[in-house]
Amino acid sequence: MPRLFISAALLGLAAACSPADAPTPPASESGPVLSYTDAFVMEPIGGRDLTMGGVTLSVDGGDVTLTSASSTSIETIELHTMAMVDGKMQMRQVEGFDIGDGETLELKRGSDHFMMFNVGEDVVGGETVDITLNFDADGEPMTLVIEADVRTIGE
Ligand SMILES: [Cu+2]
Repeated sequence: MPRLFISAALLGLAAACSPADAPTPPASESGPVLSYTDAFVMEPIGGRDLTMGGVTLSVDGGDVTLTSASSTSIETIELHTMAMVDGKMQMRQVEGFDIGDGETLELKRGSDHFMMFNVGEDVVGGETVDITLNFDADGEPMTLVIEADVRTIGE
């Protein structure tokens, strides 16, 4: 089930839709609403301190660009794409991922993903890690904190 994160401004908007005589917020306070499912981080293999992770992100009410990610448990998180180059899968760091209004972005193994370096020792299977995602929504910054399950190989 998708978990919804709604800004205070949008909570005000939701209240305006109820029958109660709540004040109507200015239209400028409405904006994209982000939701996510399937947030995960792979437990690093063999004592290494790098790994990858993913999440499925959806946006409703406007276009956004995922610009960066961070976590207190992981020193560096990069946004990576994966593509076949001369018959070999190659990863490449990108500046951001665009998500159009009503669209879904899937970050997962073998595809677009989070690349994680200097992963903390608390990133072990069965635990969860909070990751802060930063977005640009038509010039306005937006933040979404996701709770990622740490998976072990085979899961
Ligand atoms: Cu990568």
